[in-house]
Amino acid sequence: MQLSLQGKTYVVMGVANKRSIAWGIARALHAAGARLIFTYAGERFENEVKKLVATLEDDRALVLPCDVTKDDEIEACFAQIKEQVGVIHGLAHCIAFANKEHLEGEYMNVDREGFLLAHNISAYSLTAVAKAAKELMTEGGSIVTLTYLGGERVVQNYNVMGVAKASLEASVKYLANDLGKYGIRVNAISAGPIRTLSAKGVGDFNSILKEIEERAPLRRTTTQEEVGDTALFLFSDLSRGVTGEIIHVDSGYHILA
Ligand code: NDP
Ligand code: KAL
Repeated sequence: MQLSLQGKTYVVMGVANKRSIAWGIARALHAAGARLIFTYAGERFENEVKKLVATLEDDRALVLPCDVTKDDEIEACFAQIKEQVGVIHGLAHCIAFANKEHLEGEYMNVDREGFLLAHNISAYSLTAVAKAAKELMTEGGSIVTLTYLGGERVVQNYNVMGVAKASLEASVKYLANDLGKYGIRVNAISAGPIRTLSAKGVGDFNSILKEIEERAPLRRTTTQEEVGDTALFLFSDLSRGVTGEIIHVDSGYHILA
């Protein structure tokens, strides 16, 4: 059965290029007939995002700037969305950032500024955009964010991002409790490693992927499509009883000792 999200509108934050997990989610939503609004952080990827969105051939799609470190940009972005579409039914938060020098060696080497930057962009931003999105989710809604196993366990090199993901996962639960009374659900997908721009140049990604292929119960690495389809489930009514949940889409790797 193909899920239909015909007549529904979703905000997708965090497409940088065609490898982005956000783009996998967008494709799944688009295939289900949803209307999409894309947000990007800097001018750096504006053209890339616009080029990709054009390939959807959907003239209802919108592309708006939204650097999540700036309250005025978040406010302006959701004001634009309100003006142009009114009601939204969901939001995909696919955003994370930490300084490269804090993603290697010992976690302890992080400084105050780097710690706060990673938490600001990768964790607080979910709460900031959830607050703005709530105002437009007048028919109820579903918010989905992305996390990684390194938020639950120590994974080499993930360091300050792991601490930020722990905060993000706790935010999912507190937000789910706050927003449940408005019919808004909040969940996270804990994805297995996928080669994206963020993953580029950090750690020894090839050996991480090889370990998944050799040891994960499903003996294969996670794809954007698998994450996209689980997001589709979380955005649809099929998951109407699910909130405050962290769903692992990682070939089962997280169950291993
Ligand atoms: P991408 O590099 O494709 O996406 C990261 C996105 O974060 C970019 O689109 C970037 O926007 C955005 N971003 C960074 N800073 C800001 C900001 N200040 N305001 C708004 N957006 C910002 O990588 P992924 O698709 O891999 O990452 C998406 C999410 O998935 C992240 O939360 C990541 O932690 C998570 N994840 C990734 C895994 C993987 O293996 N790839 C595994 C598990 C979780 P811009 O390019 O415009 O700066
Ligand atoms: C253990 C893993 C290996 C990699 C270690 C750390 C990965 C952290 C993810 C974090 C989002 C990466 C960055 O912030 C990179 C940033 O410093 C430099 N890159 C950029 O600025 C690019 C151009 C932009 C688009 O990136 C961002 N983020 O804006 C973790 C692996 C196995 C799984 C991953 C990659 C998890 C994850 O959270 O992404």
